[in-house]
Amino acid sequence: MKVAQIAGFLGSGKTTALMRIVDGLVCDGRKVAIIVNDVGDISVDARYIEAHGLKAKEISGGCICCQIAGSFAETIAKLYDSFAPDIIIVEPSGVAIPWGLKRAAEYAEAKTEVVIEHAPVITLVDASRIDLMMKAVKRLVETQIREADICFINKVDIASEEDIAKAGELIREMNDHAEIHRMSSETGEGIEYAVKAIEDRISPRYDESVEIQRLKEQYDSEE
Ligand SMILES: Nc1nc2c(ncn2[C@@H]2O[C@H](COP(=O)(O)OP(=O)(O)O)[C@@H](O)[C@H]2O)c(=O)[nH]1
Ligand SMILES: [Mg+2]
Repeated sequence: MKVAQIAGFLGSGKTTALMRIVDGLVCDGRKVAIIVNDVGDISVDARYIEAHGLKAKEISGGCICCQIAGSFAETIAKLYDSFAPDIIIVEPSGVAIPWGLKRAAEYAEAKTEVVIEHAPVITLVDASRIDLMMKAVKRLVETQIREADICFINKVDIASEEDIAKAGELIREMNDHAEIHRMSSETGEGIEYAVKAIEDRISPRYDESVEIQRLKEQYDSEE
């Protein structure tokens, strides 16, 4: 079973993009479940989702990549046993760390027979607030960008070309390997690309040695 995460800071457009991506996955015939770990005000509408034959679970009370990783794993295991989706798409809270979420998802393997695969880690970067992001929450946004396989510069429908270019440069400085694309849930740009990436591609499993190396590089660069 594949787990796909859409990372990004609060307000970067995760819920909006997630709903459009889910539509695309369902159109392609995939059985999808959604897990939201949200602290924001706009949450997915569980009734809307279930009316479309999907399953949605909301988890609150802490971050699913660390504080409540156990209940996240439990939720994945239960979804697998009761619904057996092809893909679980996860909206982490804006403070989650992608590698931590992978590790937490893999805990589900200890709770049931499931084998977890990861879709590419998608991180949304809000081009319309890029200056604010880099001032106020740089460290957090940086972690989400550094650990992404695919970064989408989001809300390109309302951002200036200058800010879009700036977002692209910042992403490249923080992550030299991620793909960088444009996205707008308003116009639909980038959505199909995200759908196909989730369907067709796999991201590595959690690997402690990689995480230790990343932390080391981070601390060395801060000295
Ligand atoms: N113009 C524009 N607004 C967007 C786009 N995606 C999201 N938004 C708006 O940005 C705000 C935050 O979006 P939301 O999906 O709740 O972000 P989340 O906190 O990351 O889940 C909402 O008011 C959305 O309507 C987009 O592609 N273009
Ligand atoms: Mg949200």
